[in-house]
Amino acid sequence: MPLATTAEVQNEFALFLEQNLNKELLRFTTAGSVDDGKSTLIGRLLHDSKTVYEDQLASVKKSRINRSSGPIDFSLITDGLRAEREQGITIDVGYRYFATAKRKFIIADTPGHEQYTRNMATGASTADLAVILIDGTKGLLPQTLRHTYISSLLGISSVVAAINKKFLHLEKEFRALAERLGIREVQCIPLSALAGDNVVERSQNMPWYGGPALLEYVETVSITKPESTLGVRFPIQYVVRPDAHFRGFAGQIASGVIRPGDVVTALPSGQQSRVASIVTYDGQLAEAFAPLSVTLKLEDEIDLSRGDMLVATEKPPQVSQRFRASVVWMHAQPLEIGRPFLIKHCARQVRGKITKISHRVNMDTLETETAGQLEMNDIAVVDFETSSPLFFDSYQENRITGSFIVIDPLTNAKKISPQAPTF
Ligand SMILES: Nc1nc2c(ncn2[C@@H]2O[C@H](COP(=O)(O)OP(=O)(O)OP(=O)(O)O)[C@@H](O)[C@H]2O)c(=O)[nH]1
Ligand SMILES: [Mg+2]
Repeated sequence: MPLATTAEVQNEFALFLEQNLNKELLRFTTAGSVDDGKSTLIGRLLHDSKTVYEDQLASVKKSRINRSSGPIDFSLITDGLRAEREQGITIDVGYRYFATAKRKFIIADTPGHEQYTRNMATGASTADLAVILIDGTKGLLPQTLRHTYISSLLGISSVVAAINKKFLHLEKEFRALAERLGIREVQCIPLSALAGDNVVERSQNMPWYGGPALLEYVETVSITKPESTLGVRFPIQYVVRPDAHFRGFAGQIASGVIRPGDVVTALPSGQQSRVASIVTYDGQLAEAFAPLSVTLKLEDEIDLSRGDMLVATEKPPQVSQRFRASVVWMHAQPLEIGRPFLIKHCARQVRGKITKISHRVNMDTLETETAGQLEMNDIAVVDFETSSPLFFDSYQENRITGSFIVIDPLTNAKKISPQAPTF
């Protein structure tokens, strides 16, 4: 066979890149209790779909650590840190990218250990779907409830309950939980992460299960989100001023469509202007929409700097110094009412404090209860007051403008706080 010319190779490569760029992206996270097989499942998924690099696989095969009963400990494919391998647990979120003919994926493999709940919440905060592992020999554990709750709190509307090791009849129980939390799409898949049953291929060992294997499901599940009705939200990250002739505002569009000529309002000043042009590295655009990063030039010289926001004049966000939000408390030091914090919302950072704990959610029962303070990993609804206003939407409407981080100014410890409706 004649060798391909350089031009042919380049063409083929360009075609390959183009096909990959146009493939739909699904971001999913693992969740569940410690040791129920999350990392093993992701390792198995990558291995059986032939998306692990050979050198990576060779290093896993060579590892003197192997807690599985087979020749390869698949959990080592995602558990890369020395402390993770030594202890046989996941600590940090491990991100893996892979693609099949149908879709491309970013997987966040998160820890099940309660101590690292914040890392699970980080992985879930950008995911479209959660694969919640359930150890069939143990059933639904408090951590299964906690992670399913956090997944729903962080706006994940689609979950797979992957029932591992031994299939108990847990489907009914899990569906009842998901329904209670308002999770729309639920698929229960009995599988074996260790042996690979129902991971990439449907297994002959479970003939009573007629549904899809995990890969088949994540390749085909619908991820179209309901059309957002929010107007433009453009948090200013940076003012670009290379010389006296150009003043542009750089940032990532959080929602809406921007076109030259559109009327926009700057917050907090309230001044109005029109978009003169949308500038990118590749030239000017006739329109731009979320999640593009662009630089906007305005028709007027108005007061606008980092942390401010350009918004649709017709459909502005809520503007307030007082709001109520759900909080995942992630610090060992309990939450104290009235202590000063920094609050980072989009590109804006303000001083703030908690004025009241409205209620805490009991993770065993999912009932609400009163609380005087919050301990690490508590999830609660809390009232905030800030030194200057924030411009926000509810988390259900927009994950970016509806979430913020609470930072301890002394230790720099951070907590995530999704959902910010006013009261
Ligand atoms: N029998 C059996 N054991 C399994 C299966 N899947 C995983 N295991 C074992 O369960 C143990 C824990 O697996 P991991 O994949 O590290 O569990 P994990 O959920 O990632 O744990 P954390 O990330 O620490 O929460 C390992 O010893 C695995 O070999 C399975 O399908 N069957
Ligand atoms: Mg793990």
